[in-house]
Amino acid sequence: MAGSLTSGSVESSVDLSKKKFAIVVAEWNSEITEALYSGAVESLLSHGVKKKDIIRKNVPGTFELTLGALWQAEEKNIDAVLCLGCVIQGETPHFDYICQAVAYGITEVNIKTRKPVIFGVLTTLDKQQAFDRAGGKHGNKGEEAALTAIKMLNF
Ligand code: DLZ
Repeated sequence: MAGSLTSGSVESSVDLSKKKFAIVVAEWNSEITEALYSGAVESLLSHGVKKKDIIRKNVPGTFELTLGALWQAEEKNIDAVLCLGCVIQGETPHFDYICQAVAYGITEVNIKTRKPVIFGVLTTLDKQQAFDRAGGKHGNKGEEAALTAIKMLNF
């Protein structure tokens, strides 16, 4: 069952108007990842983050999120990084390799940079499942990523 972080707003004792976020967006399945991006930005803005403090970077596919996230997290003025991607299962094992690599990669970036680097990656069996989680009946994983980052900044 979904937890309390999936939508809405969270309390922040940290002044979010002073925090800077990078959002790294995979271009594969862009109709999905753009919806994730919109959800993330709307959520950050509604929590008091300034528009100028949301930096967007694109990468070709979900596999490249790891390096994109590392480059952003290494920037001194970035407080948290959101990684947004969508991997849809195909007929080859590609899906498993990409999902495993990015999950491991993003974990490594968290540990290496000691900053919140959020896994906002949809891993679905088909496109409908992805749409359902990108502003559809199961919410928006981009918004969830934003809320997760805010929670971590309040750790
Ligand atoms: C190659 C590939 C495939 C088959 N599927 C997806 C996908 O569903 N979602 C996604 O974000 N990227 C996919 N890619 C591209 C890889 O992430 C990566 O960009 C390439 O393998 C080049 O490193």
